[in-house]
Amino acid sequence: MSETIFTKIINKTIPADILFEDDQVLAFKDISPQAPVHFLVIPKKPIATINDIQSDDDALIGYMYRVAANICADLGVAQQGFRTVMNCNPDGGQTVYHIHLHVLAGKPLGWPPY
Ligand code: IU
Repeated sequence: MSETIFTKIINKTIPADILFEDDQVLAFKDISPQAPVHFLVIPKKPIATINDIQSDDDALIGYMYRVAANICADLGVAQQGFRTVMNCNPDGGQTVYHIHLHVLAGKPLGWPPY
């Protein structure tokens, strides 16, 4: 898989507003927020799309959601609520081909999202 801008963020060759990091994941504020709270949780392992997730990634994907919830709790938005979105390929609105969980919160979010 070719390197994306998220690899550069992981490697700290370009800056990001980091909320959480460990050996498996990185969470940072979205550069173009679509809600008062909008951050991304990405695996450090480069996986291009949801279609590329393998069975040995299952725990990692679950962990991304737990990190998202923990950050929402830290930010004080977990109880009021939040939305997670992972876009896939062009019709799904994916623009960066390194999977990322969008986490949006801080206002009532509309549904459906189109
Ligand atoms: P998408 O689901 O692939 O469309 O989401 C990509 C997101 O990555 C989008 O919300 C961008 O604003 C965000 N982003 C970023 O936070 N920092 C960057 O340097 C770049 C994109 I490029």
